[in-house]
Parts: sequence; structure tokens; C-alpha cells
Amino acid sequence: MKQKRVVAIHDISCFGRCSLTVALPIISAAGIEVSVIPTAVLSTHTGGITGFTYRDLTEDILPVVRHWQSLNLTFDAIYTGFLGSFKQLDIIMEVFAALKTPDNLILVDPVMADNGKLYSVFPPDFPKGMKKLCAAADIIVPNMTEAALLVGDAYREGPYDKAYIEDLLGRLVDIGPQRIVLTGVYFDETELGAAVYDRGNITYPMSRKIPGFYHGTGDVFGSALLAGLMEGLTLDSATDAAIELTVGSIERTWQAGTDVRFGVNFEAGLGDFAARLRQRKNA
Ligand code: PXL
Repeated sequence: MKQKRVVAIHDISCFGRCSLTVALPIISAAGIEVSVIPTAVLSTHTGGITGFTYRDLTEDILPVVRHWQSLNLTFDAIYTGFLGSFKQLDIIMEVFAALKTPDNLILVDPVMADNGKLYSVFPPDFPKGMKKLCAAADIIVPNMTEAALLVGDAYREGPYDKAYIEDLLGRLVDIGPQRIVLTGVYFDETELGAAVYDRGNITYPMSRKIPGFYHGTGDVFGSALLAGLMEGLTLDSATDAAIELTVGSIERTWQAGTDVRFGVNFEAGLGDFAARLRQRKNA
């Protein structure tokens, strides 16, 4: 079997376990080759930490891709996350045009907001730009806040009901992608998971709901999801595997009492994650 190769386009937050410092180990652990295009380099992520350094790498993205084109490099998936500037939204559209093939997968995590709020580093019109990027994706992975911003709704707190979630999914489908994994979905205080829309079919993989907000979990989830898809799992099964890794990581971090801004302990779950992907693949 030919080894799969993906390109992950996110920032490097030097401390704090999110974006590329999470995507690289998780996707690699599943046996998949990962190339990267860093969108920015920060001393830490921006969630609840002030005073971070920020080096914007907008001007480097297309030259990297042009060089790769000269080498005839191809990728089985293009996975985007946190983008370093508004201008990068248009640049990533050019990256898609350059690297899209009839067979590869574009997964866009529209990283821009959480807990009802747009991240402070983004201008108010950022969601409009992100919507265009989502329109070019095969799969999008918004959380509930990002989904509301993408469809132009006010954010609603949970618990949710299926009517609301399915209306939201319908409006996200209208943007373009035929596969959607909506995260942070819960119908009561015991379980939390995702709503998976796969070309008309909706499922709700769920797991234990752990109190508190842990930083970087969206990137753990998105990276694990992509790894599962590259291993040939269905969207529903890949989501389930991704939830398992994410929830296990949150539980370990909660038990250890780690500062929630420092990211979650996904590292201790990587061995099991890789083994479970293989089991699911062979099931
Ligand atoms: O996990 C999302 C993320 C990625 N990168 C940076 C961030 C955040 C969320 O706050 O600040 C720099």
C-alpha cells in the first residue's frame, strides 16, 4: 500500500499544544506522511494568554507551493486550520487551485471562534471570508460558534435539539461542502459529541461530557479525523475515533489538573489511537 501524504496548513504556536504541534504528531502516529505550511509563528496560541509574539508568514505560502509544484509533489489531503491573516483566505484558495486533484480531499477547519466569540485576532468580516474557503472544501469541521458565524446566525448556547442542529447542517450544506462534522453538539449534560452529515445521512457520535473548556481540542479532533479518513474509515467512524482520542486527552488533562490553556495530553493516547484506527479499518 502506498503511504498517504497530507499537507497541514496551520500556525505554529510554539507553546500550548494546538495547530501544527498537534497535527504533526497525531497524523504521523497514524502512519501518514505530513508536510506543513506554517501560516504564522507565535510564541503561544492566543486563547487566554496575552503578550504573545506573532510572525505573519502570509508572503511565504505561495512560494512554498510553487516550489512544490516544480517538484511535482502531490497530496492525498489538504488540511487547513488557523490562518494568520485575512489575506491568507484568498491565498489558500490559490493553494487549493494549485494542489487539488480529482482524488484528493480538502478538509477545512474554519478556526476562528469558540464559546460564542470570534477570536480577538480576527476582524469582524473574517467569517465572510472563511465562508468562501468552506465553499471550496470537501469536508468542513466547524464548532457550534463557527457554524453560527458561517450561516450568519446569532450563537446559541446548548443543550441543543435535533431540529436546530439539522436546520444548521442544512444551511452549512448550502455553502457547498457535502460532508460536515459539526462539533460541540450536546442534547443533555451527560454526553457531548458531533453531528455528522455525510451526503444526506446524519449521525450523532457521542461520548462522555467533561466539564470545563480545554484549549486545542478542536485541533486534536480535526487531526485525528483526517488521520481516520486517510486510513479509509467512513466519516462517521473517523469522527468516532477522533472523539475517542479527544475525550481521552481531556480526561487525562482534567485528572492531572493541568492549566487548561496549556493544551491537552493527547500524547499518552497516540499509541491506542493508532491501534484503534487499524482495528476499525480491518473491522
Ligand atoms: O486551536 C486553535 C488555535 C490555533 N492557533 C492559534 C490560536 C488558536 C485558538 O485560539 O490562537 C494561534
